[in-house]
Amino acid sequence: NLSHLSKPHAHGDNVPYCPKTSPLIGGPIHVSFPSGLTLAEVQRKNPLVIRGGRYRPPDCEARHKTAIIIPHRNREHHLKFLLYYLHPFLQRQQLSYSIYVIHQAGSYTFNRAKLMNIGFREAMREEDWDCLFFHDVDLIPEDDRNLYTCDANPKHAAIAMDKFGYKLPYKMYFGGVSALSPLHYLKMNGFPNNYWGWGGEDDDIGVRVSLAGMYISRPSLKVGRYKMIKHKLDKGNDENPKRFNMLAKTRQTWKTDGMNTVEYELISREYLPLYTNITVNIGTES
Ligand code: UDH
Ligand code: NGS
Repeated sequence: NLSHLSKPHAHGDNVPYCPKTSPLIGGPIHVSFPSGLTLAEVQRKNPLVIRGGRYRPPDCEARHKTAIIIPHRNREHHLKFLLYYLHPFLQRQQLSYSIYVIHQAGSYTFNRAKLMNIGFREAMREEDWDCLFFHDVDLIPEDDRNLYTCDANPKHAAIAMDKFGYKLPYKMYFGGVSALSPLHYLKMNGFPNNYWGWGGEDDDIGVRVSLAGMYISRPSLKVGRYKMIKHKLDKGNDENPKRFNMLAKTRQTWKTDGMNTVEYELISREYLPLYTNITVNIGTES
């Protein structure tokens, strides 16, 4: 029986559960962007992270298993800073976790929401995660009490971003960082696959939450704080001119476009020291 091999450094039977509140959690985090930082340095600072960017607390059995899903292309510089902050942050929360980077191959228009659907499928294939965090690469959490666990309803975590003056930009905003359980995700048929380019897909996801009969849960403004790494609109991610028309039809489309229709070609799955890199060909707009 080789089943034990699929569980990285599994605990023995007698390990107690971690405390309900981690004693390692602090408060606000001071976020800066050190200029000479390298991935080797991030690796050195996180000796307990194993291949694929996985971790489990060494002395207790985690109460929560969270997968982090990061849609990505051409933002290696941001990814380095995110990993630098996220690994220690998740470890202080005593989570069992893994970080997945879903990399869109080629130079065709970017599709953030479709990459999230792919991340969901590829992460759940590996492990029975009880929570998935859908995480932009350029947002750094600024408070330890922002727990990377799921609530009874889909959670919008990035409610206080520096670029919006640490407030919600509008009531229905669901962008940046959100957290859903597999049940939440499947209940709303995941995310839309047809938003190519910038804008609107996060609003569509927010609408799906309520169409599926759920509510948006949020942390307090004091803890849901994020610093955004400044950047310009990327090449290959121009504003999507169709987004307003598409958003007007979410009620008609959510059941037939989503997790049940996502199609892609897996190009590679690499278990790198700090994350699992999943490269995919997601096709083009039809
Ligand atoms: N992303 C990439 N590569 C890209 C585009 C997007 O990795 O080329 C990912 C990345 O995780 C990013 C997320 O998709 O954090 C969201 O994309 P974004 O950062 O471009 O979106 P945001 O709204 O910033 O945060 C947009 C910059 C200004 C847009 C102004 C339009 N009016
Ligand atoms: C809304 C967009 C969202 C976007 C949000 C914040 O207008 O996708 O602005 O944008 N919705 C539509 O375009 C329909 S930001 O200030 O981060 O550039 O997330």
